[in-house]
Amino acid sequence: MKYTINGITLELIRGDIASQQYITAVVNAANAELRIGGGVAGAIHRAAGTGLEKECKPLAPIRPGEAVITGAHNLPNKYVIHCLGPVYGVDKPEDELLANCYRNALKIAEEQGIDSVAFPAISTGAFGYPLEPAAETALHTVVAEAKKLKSVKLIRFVLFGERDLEVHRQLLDGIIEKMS
Ligand code: AR6
Repeated sequence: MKYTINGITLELIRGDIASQQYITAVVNAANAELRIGGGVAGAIHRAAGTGLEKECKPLAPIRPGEAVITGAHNLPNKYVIHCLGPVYGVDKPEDELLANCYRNALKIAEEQGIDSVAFPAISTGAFGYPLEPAAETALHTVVAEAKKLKSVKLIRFVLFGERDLEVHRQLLDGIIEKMS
């Protein structure tokens, strides 16, 4: 599914964040230590190889809402932007911290002159953020930021399951309808 907002293409697809061809930067749903973990972090680190963890080490720890950038090593991308999402019910206010992840990732992408960024649904796995409110925060934040972007021209959400994709699609349809 493709949408255009102020000249920025917003895509929703179902897939694996660790196999996104022709995307300059992929976002990692990281842990504070920027180490290999489960879910997205596991997939990204396994595909990138051990060089990624080595590059990450001096950048850790990061706090909820923060983002840092590294090379992508053996991934088919140029960069990985590592975001630490909030643990639902623990890191508060969780919606603000989650929005900061998306804002800070896009800020770094702009600073680096990156043209395309792929996001997973940060915090909605091991960190327990319910899918709908997380998707609402993620999509509202990205749509608001899209108005300010100069370098980033493509933002892709890579959703793991069919339901994740469907929830994002319905919410984004609603947001776009309200804008027009
Ligand atoms: N590609 C795209 N999405 C994925 C993939 C993948 N390969 N694998 C899982 N998802 P999570 P979090 C979905 O747990 O909640 C790690 O262990 C998944 O279904 O990766 O931010 C880290 O080390 C879910 O919807 O990230 C941290 O400790 C979403 O991606 C912690 O988990 C995020 O799930 C971070 O937890």
